[in-house]
Amino acid sequence: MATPLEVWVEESAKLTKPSQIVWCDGSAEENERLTKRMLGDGTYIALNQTTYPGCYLHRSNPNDVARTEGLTFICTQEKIDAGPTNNWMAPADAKEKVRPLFDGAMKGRTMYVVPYIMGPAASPYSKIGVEITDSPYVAASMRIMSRMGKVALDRLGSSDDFVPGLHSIGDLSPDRRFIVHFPEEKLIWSVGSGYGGNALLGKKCFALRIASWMAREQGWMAEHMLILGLEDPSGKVTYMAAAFPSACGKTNLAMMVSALESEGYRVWTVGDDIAWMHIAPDGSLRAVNPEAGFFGVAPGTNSRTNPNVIKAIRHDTIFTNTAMTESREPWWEGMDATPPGGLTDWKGDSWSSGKSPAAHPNSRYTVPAWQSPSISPHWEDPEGLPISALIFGGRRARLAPLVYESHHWQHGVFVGATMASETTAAATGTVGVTRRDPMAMLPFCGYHMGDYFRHWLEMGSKLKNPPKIFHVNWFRRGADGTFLWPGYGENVRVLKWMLHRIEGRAGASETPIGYVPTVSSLTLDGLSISRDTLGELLAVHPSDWAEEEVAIAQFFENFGDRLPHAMRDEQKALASRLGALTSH
Ligand code: OXD
Ligand code: MN
Repeated sequence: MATPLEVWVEESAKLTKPSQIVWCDGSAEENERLTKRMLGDGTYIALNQTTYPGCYLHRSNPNDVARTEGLTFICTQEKIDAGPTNNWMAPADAKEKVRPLFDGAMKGRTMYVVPYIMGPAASPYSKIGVEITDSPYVAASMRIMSRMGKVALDRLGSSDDFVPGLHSIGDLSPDRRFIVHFPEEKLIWSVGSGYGGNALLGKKCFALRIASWMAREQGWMAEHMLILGLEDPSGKVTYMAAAFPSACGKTNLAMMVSALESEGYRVWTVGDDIAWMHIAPDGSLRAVNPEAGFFGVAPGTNSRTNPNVIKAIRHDTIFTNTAMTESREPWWEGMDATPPGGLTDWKGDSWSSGKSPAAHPNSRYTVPAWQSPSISPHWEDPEGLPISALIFGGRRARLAPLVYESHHWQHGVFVGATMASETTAAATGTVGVTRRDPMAMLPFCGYHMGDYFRHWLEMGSKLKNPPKIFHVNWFRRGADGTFLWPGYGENVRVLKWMLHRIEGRAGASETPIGYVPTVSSLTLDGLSISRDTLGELLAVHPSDWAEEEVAIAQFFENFGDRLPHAMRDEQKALASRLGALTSH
């Protein structure tokens, strides 16, 4: 008898009519076949195989370079369940609209059946997905980003416990592009895009949108968070998970080379984008990274901002929409101070300075996680790693201090729910506009965000020792517009303060928004930063926060009666703490 997977593959083939079907096993031989084929048809451009062995450049269609939130839908029976922050279509309408786009979409193409595991192969917290795609680039990328092939099929057996995702690049026309999710039946359809976030269905579509729905049903959390371990001089490692909106430096923070290494503080990478977190039998919060690779933003990456990834991407890496040097090495803005001569831009044209950027601002590298020198020896521990701190952050030029600690879990949930950041290039849209992005999940939560805040509150009440919740802002600017904090490897100083707060050893001043470090509680040795600058970095201006509180109150209106009372309580408590200050 046919297995549920075989039945679905056959149905999908009937609809999309490929000329052949290939079941991916994830082997090196298969990857070689895919590579050869892509080199043959121009999907891949060979990079310098002496200096970048196993590395290839892929140039996408210029109209297909980022996630397209406007074309991304959550399709629940009831509109209210998708909430005010998601685009919604009724499931039947979505299918009627999108099915014709799949009809015959794979004619003359190969259909790849890509079975994959999200999470360590042996973890009880891992889940299986199967992506059907007509893109060999997607199949090769999924081999890096997940545990792909035989390992997943072996784990699945004849079970129906997998998340199916049907993907076709279609004709790449934005008019016929849809990324639709059916959380109630745990199904994903994506057509018309080959871009990572739209097309590698294990990542945002499954591991965040569908998984967030599953997590609420099953009592766990699927979050847009990096996971890192901070090792102290005694060798003890404390794990933290952090949520920042897209392109705020999650990968750089997760892979940081610590500026306090000589003091014995070092950072280990567990994941750079997504955390699945469960309550363990002992009441602790345990996180696994569902992914197996990094799909990172290339521009701005160099040996100062992220030396570990610079080492990692020297072999077996796929580059997408970067520029290429004369000697066929990948290049992007921010790699060197001055661009080398003879560059080819991301579209394949010869480049000269003064033109638009040589690499697309959202150009990417796709690299196996284990290739990073910073990868934690425990990154695939099946039981996950115990999380002691959750960190929220965003780009706020003025408002938020370098770091503050929330009063307690409920206040921390409020801090996460009201996070905001200036927009960047990872999502299409205007760059530089402030948008509120609760827990960095705005584009990724598969259900009503009011219910999502409630789920966070409930998780906190079930945890024995809930992690402390912090907020950071690496991006505060002075009056002259320059950044006040050096960032990158120096951010370890802030992590060290958090660790000492967790251990009850660091000082803090109480402010209306939470606990802010005292100047003496931060390790600043070896850093040239003036007292004044530090004062500006840590300042909490009640009048600015009073404006923020009004904006928060307005933002909360969006969630109607699904907003938990606790969130309004926290907003009012903030208002009264600010009022107590300003009225005296
Ligand atoms: C990403 C994103 O690519 O958040 O990780 O957009
Ligand atoms: Mn992300």
